[in-house]
Amino acid sequence: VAGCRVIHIKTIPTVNAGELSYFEATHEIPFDIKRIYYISKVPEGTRRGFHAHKELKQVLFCPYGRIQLVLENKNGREEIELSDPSIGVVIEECTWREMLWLQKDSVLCVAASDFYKTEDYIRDYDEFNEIVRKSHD
Ligand code: T46
Repeated sequence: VAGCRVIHIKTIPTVNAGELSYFEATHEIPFDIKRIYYISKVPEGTRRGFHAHKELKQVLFCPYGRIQLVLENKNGREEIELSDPSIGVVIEECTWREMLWLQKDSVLCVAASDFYKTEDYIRDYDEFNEIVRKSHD
C-alpha cells in the first residue's frame, strides 16, 4: 500500500559462507532509529499484531524464515511475504498490521522510530477505521 514500501537491504555474499546484510541511516529509512526489537520462538500458524500506531514508523525484516504481513492504511490493503533476509518493509504511521508465521521459528526484526509507548497503539479496528476516515475528510 502507498506509504509503506519494500526496501532492499544491502547484502554481501561470501562464497560458501552465507551472506551479511546491513542497513545504515540513509534516505532509505525515513526516520532515526530509537529502538530495535525482535520476535522469536513463534509456532507456525501464529498470528500477531492486529493494531496500528498513531505516530510510530518502523522497518520490518525477517532474517530467518517466512512471515506474511497484511498491511492496511488509507490507500488500501496489501499482503507482503517476508522470506528473504535482504528485504525490509517500511511501515508508516496509521497502518494496520497483522503478521502470520508461515514457518516455525521465523524471526521478525523491527527497527522503530521511537521508544515503546502504549499510548501510541490503536488496538481497536473500528477506532483505526474512524481515524483513517477522518484523515480522508
Ligand atoms: C508492531 C509489531 C510488528 C514491550 O514491552 N516493549 C516493546 O518494545 C514492544 C514492541 C513490546 N513490548 C511488550 C508489549 C506486550 O506486553 O511486549 C508484549 C508483546 O507486544 P505485542 O503484543 O504488541 O506484540 P505484537 O507482535 O503484536 O506487535 C509488535 C509491536 O508491539 C508492534 O509495535 O508493530 O510487533
